[in-house]
Amino acid sequence: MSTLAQPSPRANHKFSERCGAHVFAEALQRHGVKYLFGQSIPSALHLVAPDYGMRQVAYRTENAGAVMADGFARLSNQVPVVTAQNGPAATLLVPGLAEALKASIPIVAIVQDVHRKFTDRNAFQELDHIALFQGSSKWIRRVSEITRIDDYVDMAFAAAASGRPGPAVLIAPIDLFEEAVGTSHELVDKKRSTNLGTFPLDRFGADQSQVEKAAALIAAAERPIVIAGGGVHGSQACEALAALQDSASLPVGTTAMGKGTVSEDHPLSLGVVGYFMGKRGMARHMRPLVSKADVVVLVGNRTNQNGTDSWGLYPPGATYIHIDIDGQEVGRNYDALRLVGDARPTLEALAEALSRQDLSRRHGARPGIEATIASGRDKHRAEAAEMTGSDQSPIRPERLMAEIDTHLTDDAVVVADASFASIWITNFLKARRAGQRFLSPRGLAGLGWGLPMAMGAHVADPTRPIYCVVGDGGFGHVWSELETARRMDMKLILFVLNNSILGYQEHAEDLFFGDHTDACRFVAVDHAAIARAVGCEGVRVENPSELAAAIEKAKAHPGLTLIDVITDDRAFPPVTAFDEKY
Ligand SMILES: Cc1ncc(C[n+]2csc(CCOP(=O)(O)OP(=O)(O)O)c2C)c(N)n1
Ligand SMILES: [Mg+2]
Repeated sequence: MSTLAQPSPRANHKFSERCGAHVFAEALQRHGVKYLFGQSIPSALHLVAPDYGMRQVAYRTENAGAVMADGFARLSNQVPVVTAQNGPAATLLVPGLAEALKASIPIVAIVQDVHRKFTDRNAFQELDHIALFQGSSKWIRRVSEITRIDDYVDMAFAAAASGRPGPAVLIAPIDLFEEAVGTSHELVDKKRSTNLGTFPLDRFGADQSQVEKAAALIAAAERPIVIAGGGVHGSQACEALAALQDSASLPVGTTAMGKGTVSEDHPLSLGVVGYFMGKRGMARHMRPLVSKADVVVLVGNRTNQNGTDSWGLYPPGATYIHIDIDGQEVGRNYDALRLVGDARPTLEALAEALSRQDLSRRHGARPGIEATIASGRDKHRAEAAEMTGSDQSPIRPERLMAEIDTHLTDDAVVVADASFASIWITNFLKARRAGQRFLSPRGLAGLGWGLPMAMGAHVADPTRPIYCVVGDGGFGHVWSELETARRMDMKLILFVLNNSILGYQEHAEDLFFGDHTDACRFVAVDHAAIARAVGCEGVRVENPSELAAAIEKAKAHPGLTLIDVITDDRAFPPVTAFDEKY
């Protein structure tokens, strides 16, 4: 069992008198914070935190720490806290915060600054943090008065969790954490009691008259389609979407981040639509259901390049209805009826408004749509069978996915790194229920996010099985976090797709430029040995017949098992652009 549950109180630290660190810790406790992702700094805060029921999750690198916080938020809908020292440590938070900004994930980052009396004197590791975080966070402030700590912590949580969620950075000088509270009048008078630690913080649906217009458009449409993005997960609106899908007989496709917002077993679910609809892709044969739609309902979907297959998939002539918490996303790429509001109440209001419409068209069309979807699924299965059932060695990634899929229960969480890993899981694993999570860093698609995101998800819910799939290139960014996982007894099953190449890069360079650069090919690496070197389990699998036993053993192991799967470097997933490679 994980050691996460037991904060270890510190007996010997010098902060027995109330000081800034206590005020910080109290405020975080009020927001329900149970874990601080941090490597000691600010030390005073981490030393007093156990007294406030907070456990330190000590990352090895700040890059990974920020991503752990992100994974924690995605699975728990709680606002995580990551901390870092000033200067170089702070710079390493930027990648993780940037992903969270693009993926609309709230994080509060507490960044230590130099002593107030050294400000702007070129103090050791002094850096302009406000400038540093400008492009990777939605809110940045510095607190330098002990009487204002509560105010600023609350502002940071409100900024992160309200509206479109995202990262907020609170900068605080080192000496503020150690400053004695004293009997300052303002501090004694503080009466803050609100918990701002979950998101969405404020629920409000779209304007009712817009909802009524949307309902009328959907009821009258010939071929409507819903395309759900990650915002539906963020809003915890999966049940509302699933109810709408059924009650209004609406076909639903998702983006990669929206995978699992509806069950992919439901007869009206298309699966993931976008640039993954290439050969053997799960939703390849569903394309006409999207491209020939006359009314497109977008929910929590930022209409980005990959999700729209470079804006070539969604029909140009359709009428669009766009539900989003961020009014600036609505109409960004598709002129749309604006339903600006939180997805859950808006979808509930839409279902309610539709129940007052004549839905005979929708229900009449349902058997035909279901038949189209069923036949699309059959064709996909038949096309993929050659690979999902392949016995070849080196192993086809599709075969590995088929093995993992047989183990997935509906409480399982799947995490993938960027690159091919996220495309394999999207196309070859099935969401078994509305609300099942498939986490991947599709905000920016940075390499190295997979393992720390899985670790953060484990912290959020240590009881759930977590399967993490990463490429060998991406995993090379974060080997060191295996030690963190070992130290904290995190139970994870980590598959490394060991093809000894930067696969996506090599395949894309070959396609677009006829050759690839020297960066693409690695020497052979024994990842199982790396895992064993830090006390985790590590097994190497070269033959597909060994996969089932390796997974069973990993499921029974209480800690992290790394399964180093030697995969075929010629394998590439169903990206539409790659169809030219056949
Ligand atoms: C931080 C970062 N650096 C570079 C890239 C560009 N990039 C995208 S995919 C890829 C190759 C990834 O290789 P690997 O992790 O081994 O996965 P594979 O495609 O081989 O399965 C690269 C270099 C990126 N997305 N993020
Ligand atoms: Mg690789």
